[in-house]
Amino acid sequence: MPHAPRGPRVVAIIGPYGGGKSTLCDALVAAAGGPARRGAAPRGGMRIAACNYLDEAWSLLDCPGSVEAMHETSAALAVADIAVLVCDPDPARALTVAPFLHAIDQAGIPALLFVNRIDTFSGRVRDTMAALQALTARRLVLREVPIRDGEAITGYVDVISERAYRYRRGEASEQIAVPDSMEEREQEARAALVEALADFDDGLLEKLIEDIKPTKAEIFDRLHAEEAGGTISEILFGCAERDSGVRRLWKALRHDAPAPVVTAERHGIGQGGALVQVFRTLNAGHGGKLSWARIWRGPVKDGATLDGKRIGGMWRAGEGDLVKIAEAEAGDIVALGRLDGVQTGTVLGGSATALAAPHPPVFALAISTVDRRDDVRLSGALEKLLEEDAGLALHQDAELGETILAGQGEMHLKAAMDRLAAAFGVRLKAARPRTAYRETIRQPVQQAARLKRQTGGHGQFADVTLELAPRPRGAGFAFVDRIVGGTVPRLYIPSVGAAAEDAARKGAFGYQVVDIEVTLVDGGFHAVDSSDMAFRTATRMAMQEALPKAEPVLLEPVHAVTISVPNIYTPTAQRLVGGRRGQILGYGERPGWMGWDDVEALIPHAELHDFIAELRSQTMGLGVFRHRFDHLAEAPPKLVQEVLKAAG
Ligand SMILES: Nc1nc2c(ncn2[C@@H]2O[C@H](COP(=O)(O)OP(=O)(O)OP(=O)(O)O)[C@@H](O)[C@H]2O)c(=O)[nH]1
Ligand SMILES: [Mg+2]
Repeated sequence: MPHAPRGPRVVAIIGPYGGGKSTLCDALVAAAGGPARRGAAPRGGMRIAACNYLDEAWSLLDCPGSVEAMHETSAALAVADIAVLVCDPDPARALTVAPFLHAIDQAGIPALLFVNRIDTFSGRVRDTMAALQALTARRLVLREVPIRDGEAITGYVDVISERAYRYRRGEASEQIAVPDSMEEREQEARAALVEALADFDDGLLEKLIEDIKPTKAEIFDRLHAEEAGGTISEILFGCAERDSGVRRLWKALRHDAPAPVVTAERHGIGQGGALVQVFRTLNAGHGGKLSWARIWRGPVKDGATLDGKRIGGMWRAGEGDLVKIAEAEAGDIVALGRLDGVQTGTVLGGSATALAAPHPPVFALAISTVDRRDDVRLSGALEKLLEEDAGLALHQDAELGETILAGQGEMHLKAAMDRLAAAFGVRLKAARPRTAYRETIRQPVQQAARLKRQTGGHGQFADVTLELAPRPRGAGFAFVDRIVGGTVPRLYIPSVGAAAEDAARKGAFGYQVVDIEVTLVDGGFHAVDSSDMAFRTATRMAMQEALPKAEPVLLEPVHAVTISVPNIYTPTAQRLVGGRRGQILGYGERPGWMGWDDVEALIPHAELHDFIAELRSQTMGLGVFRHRFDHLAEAPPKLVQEVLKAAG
């Protein structure tokens, strides 16, 4: 079938950690006549490769597979025309694909599933498909059936064209006659494919009922239409390392990847002037910044100004290094220079679908510079780092005086700190963030305090009697004035209230005192020596004496936590909650995720620091959680001991 010129197309290569995405990307580039870069794939961020296959331009976005870098996959899906989801053939590992199936479903992007490592597999591809199907609403269909020689898969029969091929290493597969033994299996797979299509097409369904065999062209067209709409994805298989199935994948991509203008339409982008979307940002240490963008509408020229931002240099991914270009067209993936203040996800020249928000951070560290002299450069360097990596978050904890860097996991933060050192020369040390404990009192007390100072001429005098009483949890601080007969002049009473509240910032354990009522019941004054200052001081004295006598209690913040796991791990998640002084509130289906549960629980903040590591280690790396402050609860005696000991 001849192809009309469609413009440069973009493939997001996504899938779980170590599945062979980079190997497949290299194999695709090599099959297109580019340089073979086997084994040299850098670990970490997204890699952008470009090549021409049969005179058409392609960009390949090779995404990292780590669960801690999921936001990079989302960014790639937001700008790609089609996704290739690289899966492991072992049905027992299908679950690891779940987050990626969810991501393509959310993005509504056409996708092909490439079952890689077929060389290591002796099971049935049908079973792999069934395991994957349980995780997505998208209908999965087998496009090929494997030809086996003993255990090894040596080729395939294409279910639509009904042609058979034998793999040849480093070359296109060779067409062979369909082996007799394969016919029945191939017919079965073809029938299953047609049945799946008939679910979306009444005409096809009628034919099926009347036992009329649809033509190849009909099947092709239906499949193409459903794939373009993201309702059906076909499953191909191969071995990226031995080049098997790679040209077959190219053929499917050529056929199925929509033209950039079609993808732009899917994102609601109509006609108009230049429009680009930044999906990846990289800062070189010496101020050079590259914003990788998809051009939704072109042409775009170097030096042009879009939404007030001037493009200072334009490059395309080349063989090895970047290639400087002066102009790019719609569909291209380019690196744009010097777009100061432009964040990852920014759309210049119009509007487009926003990048999916990353999962809220699940791991945090309190950071500080190793060398205090780096402090001045820290905030600028952090700003650049956050610009590059949407999965990071930064905040200043004024109360505890800590700078908190949060992200998607321990490895993610370690990589971020390494990058800060390597690219910006700022070395950091990190510690576990402190917990913002609070305290309250259990016992009402009455306390009088008198300030009387005679220093030379003008003295100081104030006398107060305060009553401290506990309030219900969450009620906060309250000040009550019960002065009768002017024993404390009106004028000074607000100062007593303010000083009492101020003194409550540091209680018997050294933390802020909450949920108390302070009542001014009595006092005394001196016509000359009393002052605002004097009443403040007397109030502070009374508070400091009263608080330790009022049976102080340490309160710890408890967070409402939603833990999301594949439902076979729901009991595991519940057990982990129990192990962290938590309380299960309930569980139910995770909205929008087939086969996943949300477990709702209350867990003390102090127990959440390394929770993600344990959760992942027990759930094939898949479990995640989100949390927010819920309430304060009395800390158990053992924790009180620890906190007091740590405070010295
Ligand atoms: N047996 C076999 N090994 C493969 C195949 N494809 C890739 N590998 C190997 O699997 C390992 C991981 O491959 P990568 O291509 O780096 O995997 P990846 O998906 O890019 O990994 P991340 O980017 O870290 O998520 C490498 O040692 C590859 O050589 C395959 O088809 N069969
Ligand atoms: Mg890789």
